[in-house]
Amino acid sequence: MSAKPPRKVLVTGFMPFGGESVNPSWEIVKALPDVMGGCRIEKLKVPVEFGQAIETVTQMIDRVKPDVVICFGQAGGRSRMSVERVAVNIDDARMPDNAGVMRIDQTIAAGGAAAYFCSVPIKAMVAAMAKAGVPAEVSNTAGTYVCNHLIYGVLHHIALRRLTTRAGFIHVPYAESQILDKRDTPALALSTMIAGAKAAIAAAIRRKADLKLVGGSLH
Ligand code: PCA
Repeated sequence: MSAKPPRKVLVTGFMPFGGESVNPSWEIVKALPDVMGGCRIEKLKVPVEFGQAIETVTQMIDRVKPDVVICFGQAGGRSRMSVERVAVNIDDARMPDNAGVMRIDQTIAAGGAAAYFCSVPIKAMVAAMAKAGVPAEVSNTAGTYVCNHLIYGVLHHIALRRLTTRAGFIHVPYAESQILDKRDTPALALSTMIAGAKAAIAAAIRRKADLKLVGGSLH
């Protein structure tokens, strides 16, 4: 009897943007092991560009056929690793992307669903990070810039092609090296965020169904 091929997880991080010289999301992804829980970890660096971001990741999904996709992005100003619940069908940028493109109130996919829920166990991922000693939370908005754009595009691709791939998104705070010139701005050590990412990915690999845990927000 031949052994089942190892499952594959695609993990992505973004290039720097907004005047930063690093993007902690890619620094985290780069530092992950190549095998976790018997799964092969495929890593991909994604441009901070509308359109191109989705193209880059969906092409890789079609090539690698991962069981799970976890995208990471920087959310400067947040204090915790935030596991996103939902992606909405709108681009509404506050600044141009890295190609100089500015989008205001544009739908991502004409005729696409207004929103998609992420299909990874978000509460279990938050709980796994907390257990590893990493500050984490559920987030109910991934914003309306390139990160929301990417996870919407990935979930839309999966829905259109009826893939069994499960996908999620984790926003991360600034790394400590990024706040040396910013006062009163939260940050986490890169090593802490790498530990959090490992715990969250392991939880996403381990379980399909989510845990029923408190984790909502009042506003
Ligand atoms: N964060 C941005 C885009 C790239 C990134 O790392 C965002 O939250 O949309």
